[in-house]
Amino acid sequence: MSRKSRLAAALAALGLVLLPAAPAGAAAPITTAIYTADPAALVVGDTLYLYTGHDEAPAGGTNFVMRDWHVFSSTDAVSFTDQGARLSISNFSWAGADAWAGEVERGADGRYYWFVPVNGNGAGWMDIGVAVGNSPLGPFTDAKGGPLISDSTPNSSPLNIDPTVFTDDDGQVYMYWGSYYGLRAVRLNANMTSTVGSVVTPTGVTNFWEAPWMFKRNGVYYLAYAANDSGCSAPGYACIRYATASNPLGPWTHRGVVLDQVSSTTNHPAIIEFKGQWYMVYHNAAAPGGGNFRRSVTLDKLYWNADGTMQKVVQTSGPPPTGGGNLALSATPSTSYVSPWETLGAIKDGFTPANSADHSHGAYGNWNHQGTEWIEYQWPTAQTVRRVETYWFDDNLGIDLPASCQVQYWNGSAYVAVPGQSACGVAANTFNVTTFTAVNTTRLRLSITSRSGYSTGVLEWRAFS
Ligand code: FUB
Repeated sequence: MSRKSRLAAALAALGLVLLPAAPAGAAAPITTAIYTADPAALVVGDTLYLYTGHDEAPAGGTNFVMRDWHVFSSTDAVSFTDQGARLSISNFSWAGADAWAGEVERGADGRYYWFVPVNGNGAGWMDIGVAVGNSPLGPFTDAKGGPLISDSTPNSSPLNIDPTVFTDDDGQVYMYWGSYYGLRAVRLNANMTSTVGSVVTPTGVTNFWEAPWMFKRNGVYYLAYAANDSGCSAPGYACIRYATASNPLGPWTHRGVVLDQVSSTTNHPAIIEFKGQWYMVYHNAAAPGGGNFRRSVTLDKLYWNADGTMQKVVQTSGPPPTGGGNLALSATPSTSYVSPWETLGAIKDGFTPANSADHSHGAYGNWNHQGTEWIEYQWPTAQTVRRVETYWFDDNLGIDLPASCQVQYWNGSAYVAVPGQSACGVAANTFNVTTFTAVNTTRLRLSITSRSGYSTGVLEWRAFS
């Protein structure tokens, strides 16, 4: 047995898994052994801890299956060790399901408090509970014996999930949480298990949806959060916006988008400085077999502007574009016709389908139209495009592979075929690559002609320069 195998065997005996380092410059998921989601980050000494949810939905599942939370540790923010499930629904005698997005904060007593949303079995749906442990790895036990926040808390959120807890330099502790556009905040006692004063509704947090993450840098308070407005994400998806304030309870001023839509519908930030480098920790659906309910935590470097605003994070984890970035991600899609129950935005979410029937990330489809329809990308400024990749949708019902297709562009006065295009492929279960002489255009169109008796659909349409 090699030294590496012996080490792996010894760690396995301890319930630990040694994970391979990500390739330099690329952020692989922190693990592909399990699906993880909803990261929270904490630095203790020279170690970065990530506290994550654990997606256990089966392939093709359409709901969250989440029963416990894992802790991952790293000393280089590249290679992470899964320290196992350190907290579970069963730690809360009053809860029964839905181990959703939590966060760990060190208390004034030096112990570690893990705030988590759970289905509390009582009135309403989600509550926020808190567990405590003597070290960042626990062991953790229920610190309160009941919910800290529930639907019966005056002025609680429409969905009491996604707590973020922040301790200011003066020792005051604040908790923000919420979903369904209902952000809430409250002060916590130093004991971390009870609230002080009333729950407030912070102002200025533009387009808040869920998943807040609070931190402070250079005397400025930052609140990053998931938003799902059409200004930043396709229908059903989310981006990460952020706001700043000079007071921990606001008012907040919206500053923009720091992370674009990812390949999963949900999006969840944790922003932290570790060994002099800032990181955006988030999740997506990029791991093999991944999806909206089989997500994977990953991280990318985050950079600051001199004025204290954050640069948009460059996502380096996801379906590898075959050279150059996928221009579809920054395009606005349109079409001659989409069936009301389908999702045009799905064609540009960066997902890699498992096969042509895999509409787990949504699909464009034009049932029950037949003949020629089109989909189009439009950009605010002209792009140089020389290749597209098309993954056709075939639902084995009314939507079938097309008879033919053609790539066209707007030449300033009309839509014309892109020059010198290679075959516009109509194969199933793969990206059909069409190359052509580069065009500089604000509008690129895919004209699709159906087979007789069928409509057509597209799972993903990529464009590259
Ligand atoms: O993982 C379950 C829920 O989905 C989280 O609480 C939200 O933030 C979203 O990621």
